[in-house]
Amino acid sequence: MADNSDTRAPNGRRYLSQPLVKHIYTADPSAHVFDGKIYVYPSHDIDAGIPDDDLGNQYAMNDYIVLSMDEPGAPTTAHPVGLKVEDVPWADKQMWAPDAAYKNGTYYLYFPARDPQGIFRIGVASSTSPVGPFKPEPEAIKGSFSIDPAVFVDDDGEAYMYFGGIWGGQLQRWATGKFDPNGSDTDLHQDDKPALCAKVAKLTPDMKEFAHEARDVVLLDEEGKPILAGDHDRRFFEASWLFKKDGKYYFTYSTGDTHFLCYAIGDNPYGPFTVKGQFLLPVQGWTSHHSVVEFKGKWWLFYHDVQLSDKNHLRCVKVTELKFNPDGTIPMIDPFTD
Ligand code: FUB
Repeated sequence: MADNSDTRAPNGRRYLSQPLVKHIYTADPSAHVFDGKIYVYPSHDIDAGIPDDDLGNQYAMNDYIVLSMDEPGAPTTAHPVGLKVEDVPWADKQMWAPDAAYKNGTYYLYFPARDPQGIFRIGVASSTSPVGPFKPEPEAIKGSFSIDPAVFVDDDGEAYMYFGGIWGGQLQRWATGKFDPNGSDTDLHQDDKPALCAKVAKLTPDMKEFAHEARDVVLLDEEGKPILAGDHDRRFFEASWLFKKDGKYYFTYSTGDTHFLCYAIGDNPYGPFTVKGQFLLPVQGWTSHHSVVEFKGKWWLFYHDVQLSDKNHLRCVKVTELKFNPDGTIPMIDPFTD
C-alpha cells in the first residue's frame, strides 16, 4: 500500500491529519470510549475490482476489523477480524458503515448489509469483548432497512438507532413505507419537496430489536421549515451520528453528493433538529462519514478520506479535535492545511 504521509494532496495542500492505520483500508469510523480506551468501528474497505456507480457497488466489503487506541494520537491497534459476512445467515454482501454500543457486560455491533434479494437491512451481533469476535443474530432487525446505523445511548440508559442513506443506501425506495424495487437509484427528484429524512428507532432493552416503527429525523431550517430535497448543501444524505453536549442533542450527517458534514441541534433524541450548518469541508474522495466522541474533556472528530489510495472506495480513517464556540455552534474544520 502506498504511503502518502509526506506528500501533498492532489489539490496541492497538506492533510490536516494522517491515517490511523496504513496496512488496511478503513472508512466510516464510529468511535466510542469503552473502559477508558477509544474503540473505532470502521468499514474495512477492499478492492473488489468493481467500477464506481451511483449504487455504491464498488463498496464491496466482507468483514469488520475493530481499531483501538489509548488516546487520540497514540498508536492504533487493528484487532483480528470481528465479524465476516459469511457468518451472518441473512447477509449476502456489502458490509457498510457499522456502529457499536455497550450494555450490561455485552458489546453490540450494528451493521448494514444487502440480503440475498439485494435489499439493505441492519443486523446486530454481540460479544463480551469490544473487539469481538461478534456472534450475529440469525435475522436482521425486524423493521430495519437502508444503511449506516448509529446507536446513541442516552444518560437514562435508553438506546436509539439512527440510520438511512439515499442513493445506494436505498432510502428513497422506502418513501411509501414499502420497498420499491423499481425506485430511483439516487433520490426522488422532487427538489421543491421536503427532503427524505434519516430514521430513528428506540432499541428494546435487550438492544436487539426496534421498540417501535422507525420515525423520521426531521431537519428544520432557521425558520422552522423542513429542509428541502433541493437544498443539496444541507439536506440529509447518509452517515447519521448523534451526540449529546450540555443537554443538547446534536444530529450530524453527510450531504453526500455535495460532500459536507452538517450538524443540527435538538432538545431530545427524536428531534426535530434545527440545521446549524456544515462543520467539515469536503475531504479528498467522494464520501464523507464520521463520528464525534468526548474523551478526557476534549471532543474528537473521526473521519475518513482517500489519502492512501486516491480511490473513492479505498479510504483511511483519521482523527482531529472538534472545537465548540461558547454558544454551542461548531467552527468549520478544513481537512487540509497549507
Ligand atoms: O462505506 C460504504 C458507504 O460509504 C457508507 O455506508 C456511507 O456512509 C459511505 O461512507
